[in-house]
Amino acid sequence: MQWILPPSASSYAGDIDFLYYLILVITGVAFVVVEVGLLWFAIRYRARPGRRATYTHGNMRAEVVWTAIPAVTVVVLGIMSGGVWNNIKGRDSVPADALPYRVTARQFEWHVTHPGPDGVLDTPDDFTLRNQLHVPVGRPVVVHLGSEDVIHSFFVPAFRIKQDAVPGMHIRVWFEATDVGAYELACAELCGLGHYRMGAMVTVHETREFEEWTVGQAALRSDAAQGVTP
Ligand SMILES: [Cu+2]
Repeated sequence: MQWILPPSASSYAGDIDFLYYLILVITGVAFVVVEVGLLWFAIRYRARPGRRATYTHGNMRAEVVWTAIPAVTVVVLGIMSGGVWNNIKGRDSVPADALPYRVTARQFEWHVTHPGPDGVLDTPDDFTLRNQLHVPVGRPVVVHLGSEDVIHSFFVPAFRIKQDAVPGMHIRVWFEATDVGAYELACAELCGLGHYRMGAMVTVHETREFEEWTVGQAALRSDAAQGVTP
């Protein structure tokens, strides 16, 4: 249903979307039932000349039913959401083989340190790009998220991931892209006057293409560092 949600392109996007539509349908049905009931009662029992009001102390059975059904529904939804949440944001949810990145937010841009050809952060082949995150398809990625100034929020709608970047905190956020393409990375926390332009691009590459791109970028940067002009 593209007209409600953006295209989905991560391994857990389907779980999020399923919950979203499930809750949408349940609350949609409840909305219709309640509103139709409201209208029906308002019309059926409207004031009419000569008809006396009747007094009631309620109906125990009806009250138990309309309390129990929502309570059970909410608990079931809570348990289902808990499982998905745990998989995405749980303490030990980051896959062990995830490719590491460091993303530092600041007013008003994203600094993205890529691990370079060796796939390890904090080694000489790392390189940092502004407002660009390049990842391989079909491989888990972990972003070490931080902020230099105020609270920002790392939001990639197509991956169904949103995580605050908080100054002084090191937060890990992971995803696995399932489709090659270019996706929006936005800041989802009002972080100042330039908040609106804190947009970046996530590029998901085919594995081979990603490796070639990474080697090329790393070489470009080490040449630049040594003063060699290509
Ligand atoms: Cu921001």
